[in-house]
Amino acid sequence: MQDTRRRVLDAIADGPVPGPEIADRLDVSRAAVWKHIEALREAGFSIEGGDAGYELVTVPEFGGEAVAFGLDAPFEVEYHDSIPSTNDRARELAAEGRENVVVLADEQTGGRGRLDREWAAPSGGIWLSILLRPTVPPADAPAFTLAAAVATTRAAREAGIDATIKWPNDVLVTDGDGRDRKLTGILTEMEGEADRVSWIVVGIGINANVDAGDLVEGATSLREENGDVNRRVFTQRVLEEFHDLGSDLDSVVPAWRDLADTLGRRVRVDTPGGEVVGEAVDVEFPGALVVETDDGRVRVSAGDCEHLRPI
Ligand code: BT5
Repeated sequence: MQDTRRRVLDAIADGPVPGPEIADRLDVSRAAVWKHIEALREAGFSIEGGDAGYELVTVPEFGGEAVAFGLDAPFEVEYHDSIPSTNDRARELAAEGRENVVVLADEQTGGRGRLDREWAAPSGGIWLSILLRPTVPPADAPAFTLAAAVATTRAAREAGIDATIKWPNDVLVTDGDGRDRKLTGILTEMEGEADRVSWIVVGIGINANVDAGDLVEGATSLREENGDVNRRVFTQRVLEEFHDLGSDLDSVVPAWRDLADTLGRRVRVDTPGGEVVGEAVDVEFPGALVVETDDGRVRVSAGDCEHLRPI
């Protein structure tokens, strides 16, 4: 959000303040204050304008200005009602040299999963991509994927949902029949040189206020599990947790272990180098899964993981 607009909102958050006083405080013209108030109303903020001045009454449930308002993380938010893919848009912004921007959408018409799989992203979800330029080597990038999974799982648990993580990037809820249902998927893309990441885009797709029937077989949503959430608050929690974890990468793996469902399970991992089957015993920084197989321990850094029934 534009800085002045954010300051206008802050000014009117705790009670009515006369327009001229806001103008004085922010060192802008009265006309500018009025313009920002009108723009905020258009973005869905309800602002009363009585004799005592302007007063913020309600904040919209979703949108760029809504998520940026009160967000305790240093991200700008670019919002779209509908867009092909927030990851594609974040990559465009990366090419323009931007950083610390979140692209957020209500609906995606060309959402992507890993390996160019399709990602269903109807209206009502939380589809977002975070563009960062961290000073880390490319090899550390997987830690940001784990951080996104931890951040989303924590937010889901705060919303009363018993979510867990399946290595590396799925947030799941186990249904009454013991079947894993996917609540969130994460797609991390990056560009870098040998020793330094140039940019990294972490795409997080959260099935929020959508019907499972509008997704794909095997998917679930926040609505399905525990009713609709306030998407503004949920998005803020994810971004704040993600920012905290991303600022202290050493904290990511321990946090991930606490929330993961994969450790201690028998797994089959489809990797670019073939299939690995065994017991998942640990995750090591920046995100490799350690599998105890009949032929000894194997470290897997990428692949599709399936939880198997115990033998
Ligand atoms: C993922 O891929 O799980 C990564 C998904 C990332 C989506 C976000 S949304 C914001 C940002 N912008 C984008 O364009 N993408 C990112 P993968 O592990 O490959 O899983 C893909 C598979 O999940 C598909 O093949 C389907 O089987 C299944 N799937 C598709 N849509 C789903 C949904 N909404 N919920 C649960 N599962 C889904």
